Amino acid sequence: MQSCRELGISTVAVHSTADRNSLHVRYADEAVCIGPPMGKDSYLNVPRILAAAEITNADAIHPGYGFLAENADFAEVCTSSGIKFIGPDAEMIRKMGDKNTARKTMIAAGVPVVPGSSGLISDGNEALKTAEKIGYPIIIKPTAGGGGKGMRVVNDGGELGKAIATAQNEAQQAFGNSGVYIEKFIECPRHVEIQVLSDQHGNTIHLGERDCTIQRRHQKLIEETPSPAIHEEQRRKMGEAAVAAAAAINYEGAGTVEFLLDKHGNFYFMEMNTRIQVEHPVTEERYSVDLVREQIMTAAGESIAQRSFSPKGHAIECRINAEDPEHGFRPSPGELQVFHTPGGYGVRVDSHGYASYKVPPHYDSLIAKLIVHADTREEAIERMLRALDEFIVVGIKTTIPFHKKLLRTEAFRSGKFDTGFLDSGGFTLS
Ligand code: MV4
Repeated sequence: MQSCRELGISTVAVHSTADRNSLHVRYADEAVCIGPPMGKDSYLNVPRILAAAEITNADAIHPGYGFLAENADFAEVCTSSGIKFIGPDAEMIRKMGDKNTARKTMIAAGVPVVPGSSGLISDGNEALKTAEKIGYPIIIKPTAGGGGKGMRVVNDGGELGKAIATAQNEAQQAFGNSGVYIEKFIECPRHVEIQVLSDQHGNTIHLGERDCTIQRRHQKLIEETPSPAIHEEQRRKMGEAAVAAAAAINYEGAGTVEFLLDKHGNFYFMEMNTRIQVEHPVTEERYSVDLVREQIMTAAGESIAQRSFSPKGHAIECRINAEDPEHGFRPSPGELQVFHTPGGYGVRVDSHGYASYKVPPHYDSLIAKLIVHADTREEAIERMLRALDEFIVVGIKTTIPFHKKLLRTEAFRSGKFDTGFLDSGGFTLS
């Protein structure tokens, strides 16, 4: 809504009955209610969304970062209805949505992948041979999964056959697709991803990395750029690999190529996200670019051939969730009786909330993104601590106190941590 307003493009918000008072609705020129709170009745209901687009004469749909943002069928229906889906076309989404296909595509493009099976597992003996060759532990991943859903680690051959059968059954239940493949299990990795941007004319650039290693149960909590764990040479190689990945599928728009970084500094392709991501603001701050504006401009056919972006300083994002970190991060919906957001130099808050807004219980618990930008990582951490102190939320529990404590730990300050930091139980609020 904000990017469109600056571009002189009028906007229509679609919303469920639960989101009538959300800021995205207030920032839009028009709003259409598309149904009751449950996703299947509103935000996942393709006919209702297309009807809203048709009655308001919309030229394009921006899919955001949840719900249908990576749904190839939705992108296809938009296109066949004469509405531009702001993002890559259905074929690219499908290619990257099937993780085994994505892996094969990356191998063909010369992008490093984790050693593993050459395709889906069809036979137990062949799987045993693959596992012996790459060495235990291995990880079984569902091809239709992503974001960690349905993965299993196997430590020796004795468990393998049973683990594959279980994984296949679970994958069938969860995704309607029983396909699984095997990779070597990388221990204590970091999650480092590269932002890419492609236009419709074959140009692809990258906008550096984001380190998203601070996660809890596959939910990112803090993201930063640059990564404290890579040096210039790795950064250059990872950037080149990400550009090769996007170019290989003739990508369009903003995308993210996720890598696992191992203890030795080797990196491997994990997944490609064919949408704008929650954590995109850290890249925006470091590269002085509005990525949503770039999505809209590239969707409209603009070239990026003459564009250049240069990084400056360090940016960090803390996700402020309506959750109680003292009780297992359980959801904490309700009224934001006080909602005082921080400001001042180098501080940004992206939120759909405001004082008196009621956080509905039906959706993701993210209520605000707090982003800081500074010259160095140390200054960015101090600025974030200052901003977290200014942030006052009364009425619900949030992750603010958790962030305050986490940012003061030696592990975070030194930059020496891996994806197990929060889940290993060594760090808690209480
Ligand atoms: C892995 C892995 C170790 N080895 N693959 C989790 C999310 C999904 N994108 C892939 N994930 C992982 N894949 C191999 N071969 C460890 C993880 C993983 C992880 C990755 C990134 C950030 C946090 C994580 C937490 C647990 C496991």
